[in-house]
Amino acid sequence: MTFLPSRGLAPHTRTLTVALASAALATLATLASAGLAGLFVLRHDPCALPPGVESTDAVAMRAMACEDLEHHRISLADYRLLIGVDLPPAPPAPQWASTVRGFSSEYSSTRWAATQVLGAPDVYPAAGDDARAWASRDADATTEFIEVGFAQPQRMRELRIYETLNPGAIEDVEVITTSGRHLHLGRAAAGANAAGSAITTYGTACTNEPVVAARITLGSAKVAGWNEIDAIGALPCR
Ligand SMILES: [Ca+2]
Repeated sequence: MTFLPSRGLAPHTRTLTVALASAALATLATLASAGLAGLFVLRHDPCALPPGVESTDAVAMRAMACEDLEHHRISLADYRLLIGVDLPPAPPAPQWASTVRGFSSEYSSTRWAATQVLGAPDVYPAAGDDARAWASRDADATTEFIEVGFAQPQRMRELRIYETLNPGAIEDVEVITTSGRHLHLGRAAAGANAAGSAITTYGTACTNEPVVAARITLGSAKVAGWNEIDAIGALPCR
């Protein structure tokens, strides 16, 4: 037997060793990755019940939402909203009318004046004959109108009219855009409260241009008595 001086591993052996080492490292990396991924899934499993949840309704709701999420029927953001992890974004606040551009009549220049429609509601949600709302000079003239301006013209999707005495006489609502176009808005909803005042909304889609003003026409004779308006708000597009 002849002993050869050690010169290290033969080239093919070195190649094999390097390959094995690489494979081992890759396996370790895979395991580590799987482990971390497993931990990630455990910690962020969207279907996991939070500690302390006992309500069967909440569990059922969560299970349904989870199934929808897994089948890509809803987004993760929707899922988080459904299970109450996130709160829905706050709706934009209305921009209240800030100037009076014109009116048919007013009960007086101070009490029930046209300027009483400006700013946020200060009669609503109450109802009644209140000098802090606009009232026309006569209770039941054929037609009355008020036109108000908005200090910061924005594209808007809804006009909210706060009627605080004898609601229901509004005949026409139009908004005026920065280019001078007049857009007639359809009535979207009317929500009277127990006190008898109402928020009536007009418009359902965003206007193409910013809105500078709104004009409301009342068929005053349609609803007996003074038809008082407390406030007018424009809801900006999101
Ligand atoms: Ca009337």
